[in-house]
Amino acid sequence: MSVITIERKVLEKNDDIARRNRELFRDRGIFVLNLVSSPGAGKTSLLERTFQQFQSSIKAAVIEGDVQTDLDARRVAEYGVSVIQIVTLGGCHLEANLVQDALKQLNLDGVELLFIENVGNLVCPAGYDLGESIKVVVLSTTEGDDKPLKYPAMFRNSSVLVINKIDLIPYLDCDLNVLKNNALQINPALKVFEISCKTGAGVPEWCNWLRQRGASGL
Ligand SMILES: Nc1nc2c(ncn2[C@@H]2O[C@H](COP(=O)(O)OP(=O)(O)OP(=O)(O)O)[C@@H](O)[C@H]2O)c(=O)[nH]1
Ligand SMILES: [Mg+2]
Repeated sequence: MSVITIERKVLEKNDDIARRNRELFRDRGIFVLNLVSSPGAGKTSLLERTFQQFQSSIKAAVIEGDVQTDLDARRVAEYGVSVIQIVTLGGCHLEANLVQDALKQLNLDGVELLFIENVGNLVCPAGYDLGESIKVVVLSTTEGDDKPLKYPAMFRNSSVLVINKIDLIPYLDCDLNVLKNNALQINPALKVFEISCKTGAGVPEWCNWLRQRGASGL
């Protein structure tokens, strides 16, 4: 009983800070994407491809979340974007207060898009609002077409599904139509992109959509 009460209080505190983060983003007109996925689905690769395509034509910043290391922050810093790394030291998801602290160290002047790369985990990040505009769930074809049914909260709480590693489909038993149908069964409103960060397929469509969202700030 007391465990449930403590958990509720933790979530209430998180939601309160997330609300303040969201107000800050809204006041500054920044569109914020919380990238969530299993470990290795391709979140950082997607950021790399996105910044390659933008070629500094849109001002972006990144908050990286990892259990250990600043490897991902180093990867995206290569593209000249402002980036800050949060190391959770074992924590399996980002929380709103960690993002709030990171924001104090990030120069947001002129930033149109802020990407928050969450810790690789298809369960825990679904329950923690960070104040983002939307969650983007990245699912790689190597994970199998049944994952939306097995991890529904992540797909229910996301607005966009990026199916990554489509270049590997010929070598896998993953059926793209089954995957999409499973995801849309959980959340019919999902916007779906089919991408290969290896070949670059689907990246222009994703970036065009991002440009429009970044410009509108919504
Ligand atoms: N074949 C193929 N490999 C990919 C693709 N996208 C990413 N990879 C590879 O998948 C591995 C993991 O990619 P990352 O971008 O590090 O994945 P991540 O989701 O950021 O991983 P974590 O931050 O550790 O959760 C790397 O070896 C990438 O080169 C793709 O579209 N096709
Ligand atoms: Mg990564």
